[in-house]
Amino acid sequence: MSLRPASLVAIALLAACGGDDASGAHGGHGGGGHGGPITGGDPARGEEIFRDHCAACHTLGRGDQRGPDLLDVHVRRPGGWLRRWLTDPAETAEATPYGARIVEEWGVLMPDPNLDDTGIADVVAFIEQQSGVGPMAPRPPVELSAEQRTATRDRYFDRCAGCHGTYRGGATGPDIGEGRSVELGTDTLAAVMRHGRPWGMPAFGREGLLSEAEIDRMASFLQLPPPEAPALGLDEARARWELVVPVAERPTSPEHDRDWQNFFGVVLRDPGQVAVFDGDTKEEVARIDVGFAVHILRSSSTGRYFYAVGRDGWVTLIDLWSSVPRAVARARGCFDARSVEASKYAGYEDRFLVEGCYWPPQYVVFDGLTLEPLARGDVTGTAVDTGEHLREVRVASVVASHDGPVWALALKESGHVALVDYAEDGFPIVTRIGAERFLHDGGLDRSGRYFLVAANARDRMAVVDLREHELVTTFETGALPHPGRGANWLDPTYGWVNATVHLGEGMLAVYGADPEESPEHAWEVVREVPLPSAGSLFLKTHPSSPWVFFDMALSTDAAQSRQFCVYSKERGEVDRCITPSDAGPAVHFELDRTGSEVWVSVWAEEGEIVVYDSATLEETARITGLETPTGKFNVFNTANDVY
Ligand code: DHE
Repeated sequence: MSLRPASLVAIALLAACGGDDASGAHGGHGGGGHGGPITGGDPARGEEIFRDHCAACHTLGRGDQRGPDLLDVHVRRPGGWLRRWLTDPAETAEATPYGARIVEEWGVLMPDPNLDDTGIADVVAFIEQQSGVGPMAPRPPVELSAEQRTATRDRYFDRCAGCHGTYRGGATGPDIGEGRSVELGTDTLAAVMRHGRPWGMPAFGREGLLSEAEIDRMASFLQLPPPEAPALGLDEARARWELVVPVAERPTSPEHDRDWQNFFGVVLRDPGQVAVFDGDTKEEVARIDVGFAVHILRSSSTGRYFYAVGRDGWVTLIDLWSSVPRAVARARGCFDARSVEASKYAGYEDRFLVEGCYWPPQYVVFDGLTLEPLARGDVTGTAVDTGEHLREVRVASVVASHDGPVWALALKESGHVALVDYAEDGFPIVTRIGAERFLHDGGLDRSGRYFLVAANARDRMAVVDLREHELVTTFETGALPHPGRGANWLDPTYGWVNATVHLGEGMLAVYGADPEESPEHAWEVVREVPLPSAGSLFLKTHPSSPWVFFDMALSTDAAQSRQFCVYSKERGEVDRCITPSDAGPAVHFELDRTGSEVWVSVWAEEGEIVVYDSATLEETARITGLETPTGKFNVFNTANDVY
């Protein structure tokens, strides 16, 4: 198996339970017929395979987990059937009533464990033997030295906290606090980290991102209470602030003749850089070091500045008027962050910037021109549904209202949208609007009045009215909606619509988004368009393009992850799919200022940006030699929320 970039694996949400590793399985199908009992296996070898591999989803005598408890399974299922199931789960599910029932009951097809006949016989011999002994005891956790504990804490922060939370309470990933982790036990925790799980967990071991020793240490670390995470106060943020070029020393007009409003900032994720391209000529005009695993860019409202945010919470201010675009200030308001947004209301252009933190649970407001930290606000509170007080609340997406001097912060764990008023002293949260729990990504409708944000763990979208400061509604779309900032277009039947793709199913959900002109369709799904695969991350369009572009970057089918497809606005159907390159998944789209071209990233160590005519879909340019390009942000479209 070829290794995928660390960044991709970090959220490869549809990883498999089984795998083709060398540690326990024999690799590949050994052929063999389907009938007859299974005999002659080596139980000791079978135990190794079971603990290494099957324990990710099954126990022996300790209850059902992601899959059924397998103690005595050899008694419940005839040997021939069991061998057939372990040899080819998909075929057996289709061809046998038992198989079909299992899939129905568990809602997921067991991934192929890739065992040959010998491996299958070994596992079954072990299960038979264990039947006489009783439940299989989990391996005890390994002892951690103080040094190992610190190193494992840091690994957890880099690899796991994004989905499971700093205090492990879960959000995108499940609760793995010490109570739950002790229940799961060392074998299960280690097997899940090694091989991943369907619907959620990357195969960190199999992909070479965690060594066996690290997996063992992490399994132990998870069974201990989480260490207190550090705070980052305003004074500390101020102490770290770096003003590289004061405002007075910056140009008062562009020092170059390029159309800077058609610049593209491209995130080079793994090297932690931003490459700035001239959208007209496709020349790279600057490459700037930003932060660890840089995540996104946002534009100041005039578009002159880019703000880049790294997962380490560092924000970099990039001046596009310099003869060569360059970093003019840096600041850090969080230890872990995913989003920033500029002040966009009339009269506040380029004045302020807000950074939403994953950790600590806070937002920090900066001066928009210097990044001087100005204020810090706490976001902890109670969950919208249970009322439980939460010590970990992460700020996910952030949008700037065009209706008032307000930022809307999606609070992931609490399920509120907090409105921060940047016209008031101290930049306070003026209201918390209860929506749905585990809010994630979202954007504005085409009028800019409504914030449409995914509660992806609940399969719903929430609609918040930024003018009236209230929740309009929430509605169901499909499994794990992931809209990015979404896409707005005029549908021939339903008026203005917005849409989302999904991580958990291959479906584009189009919903009415025009409560003034088409109130009968507003905020309900009007089209469910089947897509070739699940695992979609982003969709995008532009008023000038007849197409809506969407990816399937996390599809478990490698060929489909490398494709993107187009949906016809006029015909309401998927028209065709295109593979920009076999080198890596196709991910994320951005159109140029006029909407005549669309840029697509090929997410690979030797990555590329491929540019297409946004009407004819002919390839017009290919920019090669980019390491892990992911998000791309056109200045004009990002400043003006065109998507
Ligand atoms: Fe993102 C947007 C969080 C992984 C690329 N991502 C967002 C937003 C959030 C978020 C909250 C919305 C920001 C906003 O609009 O203010 N992303 C997370 C995670 O928590 C997650 C799942 C796991 C993690 O640990 O980080 C994650 N994201 C990824 C990736 O792996 C991606 C594909 C590449 C990378 O950065 O490693 C990735 N996310 C993006 C991009 C956007 C984004 C390109 C902006 C889309 C846009 O068009 O605005």
